[in-house]
Amino acid sequence: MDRPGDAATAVRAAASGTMRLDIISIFPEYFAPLDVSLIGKARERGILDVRVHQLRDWAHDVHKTVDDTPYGGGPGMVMKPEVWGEAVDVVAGGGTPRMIVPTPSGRPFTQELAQELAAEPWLLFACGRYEGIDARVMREYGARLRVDELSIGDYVLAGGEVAVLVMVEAIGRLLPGVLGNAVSAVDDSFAPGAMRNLLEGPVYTKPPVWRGHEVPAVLLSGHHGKVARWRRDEALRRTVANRPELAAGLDPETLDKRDREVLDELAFRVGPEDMAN
Ligand code: 6GU
Repeated sequence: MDRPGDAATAVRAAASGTMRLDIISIFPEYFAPLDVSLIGKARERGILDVRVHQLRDWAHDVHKTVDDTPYGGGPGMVMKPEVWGEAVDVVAGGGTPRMIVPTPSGRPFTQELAQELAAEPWLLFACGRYEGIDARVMREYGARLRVDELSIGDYVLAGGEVAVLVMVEAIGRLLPGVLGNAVSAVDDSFAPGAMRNLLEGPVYTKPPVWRGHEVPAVLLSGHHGKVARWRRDEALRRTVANRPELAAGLDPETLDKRDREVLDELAFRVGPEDMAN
């Protein structure tokens, strides 16, 4: 297997447009998982060029200080702008990466945004810890780069590192040549298209009976039409059960007669803000 620095890898990178990912963090060790599995393979193949940087390399005092107390008071610490400024200046160089700042105060990171970011040649992730990064850093780079503050969900993590792992995996698996099966990403629950707003239903493999639990007979029937219909029924049921707000957003135009029967059986009405759901 080629190594990321090999000439063959560099040639392929130039031809196919490798995505460069820079990550700045005070905990570079958090990113060890990027060496393995899907993303590790993508790096070996030259599809992804990941570079992790230690923020403290740009702190100049003897203690390598990266944070200070917040103006206006309050709990916790705020990351200092000078350290971040030097770090981003060096890592971005004269270039124009799209800068992503993970924060629970950001706009939601969605599958749609993952697809948009998968089309970028260069992403720079700036991981905050403590109460966050001095807001002037985002102002400064917002004037020269595209800067997005993004949240991965409505809960609070101790820092942006795990959120960046989530985003890199969601983006990386969309890059051409990363997934073994070319159709895998197409029928994702949140991918645009016919299955939009529908969660995927349950899946089964051999044996046909396990601890007395049988695989649904329709899946063993070999009847592709019936299998597809059953899968859609299950997708509708699971979406109503687990994500009623997604189910409510289904476009009535995309529902056939059988879809409406399934939803009627669940006494579920499609459409905006029906409090009966
Ligand atoms: Cl992006 N960062 C942190 N620290 N917490 C989060 C988050 C990000 N998204 C949800 N919670």
